[in-house]
Amino acid sequence: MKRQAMKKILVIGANGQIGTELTTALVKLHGAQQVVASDIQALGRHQELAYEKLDVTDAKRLAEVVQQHDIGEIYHLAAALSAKGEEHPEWAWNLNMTGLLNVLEVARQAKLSKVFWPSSIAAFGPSTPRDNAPQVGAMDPKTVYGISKLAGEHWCSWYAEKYGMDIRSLRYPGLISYSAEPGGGTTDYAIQALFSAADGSAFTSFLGEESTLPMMYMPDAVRATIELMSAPKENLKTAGSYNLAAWSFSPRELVCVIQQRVPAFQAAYKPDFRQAIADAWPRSIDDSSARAEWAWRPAYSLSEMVDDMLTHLAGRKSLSQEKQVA
Ligand code: VAH
Repeated sequence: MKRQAMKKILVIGANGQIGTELTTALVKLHGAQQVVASDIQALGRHQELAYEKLDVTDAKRLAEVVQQHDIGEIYHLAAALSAKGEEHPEWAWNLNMTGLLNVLEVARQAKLSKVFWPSSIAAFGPSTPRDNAPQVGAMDPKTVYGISKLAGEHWCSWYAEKYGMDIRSLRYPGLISYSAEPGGGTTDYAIQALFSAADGSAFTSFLGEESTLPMMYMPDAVRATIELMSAPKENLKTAGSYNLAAWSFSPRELVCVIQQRVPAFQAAYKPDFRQAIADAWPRSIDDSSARAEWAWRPAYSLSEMVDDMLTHLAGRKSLSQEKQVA
């Protein structure tokens, strides 16, 4: 009897900071034939994969891609981040909300088995306890990005409850990676610091030295995503998006850890508009629900992240000189 071909995975935003590494991990797990990459650029980063140029705000095109590739799961990562969202609010709201609603509606109509969508600690706000921000509590985001993430969490819950869809989500902390340009976030200073330490260029933090924020190394965030998506549905008692944490640090603390490896590395601090964004976010996150329900555990320590980043960045050009994807 002919085995029914397995439905495929569509990654939306596969060229982005998370999408680049998540797509690679999904290929390792499922094989290149099972993964379709898509993004707004003409060309994809993953040469071995089928690629679709896709603007996720175009519902018709999204439905066509899902149908043509026989998609069974979507990882929807395309979004405007916090800093860029404050500079272009209407664009950010449209991309983040129309994009998500298109994904949810196409997934409903095509009866997809699962959808992954990232929320963020940006969904928290000044009323959220600054330390150990709870899984359920006050959420009064003060950025367009954070408002879109909180609204998105509620839309995901609405679709899940009304249509019985399996929609899974994580509130990512600031993510640190070397594979792709960060996308205009408030936590990007940490990536810039590591690139500067590796190439010897001057570094100025756009956040003040004591601005402690929850952060995570990308390999841990990618593994958390895959572990959440493969967890038995019956284990997932928490509705909505899971808090996820590894460690928190301030720019000064990160600079100290870097200087233990690169003594010549120096930092200046020149807070800009992103300081107010950071000040409205919690300093640390309570991720006990993720740990209890699907055995989440971070693997990298802060020191191990710095060592691994500097190893991978040795000999790389600085962020500003890096070739953008076509
Ligand atoms: C940002 N990197 O800075 C993202 C993230 C928690 C921060 O959502 O906007």
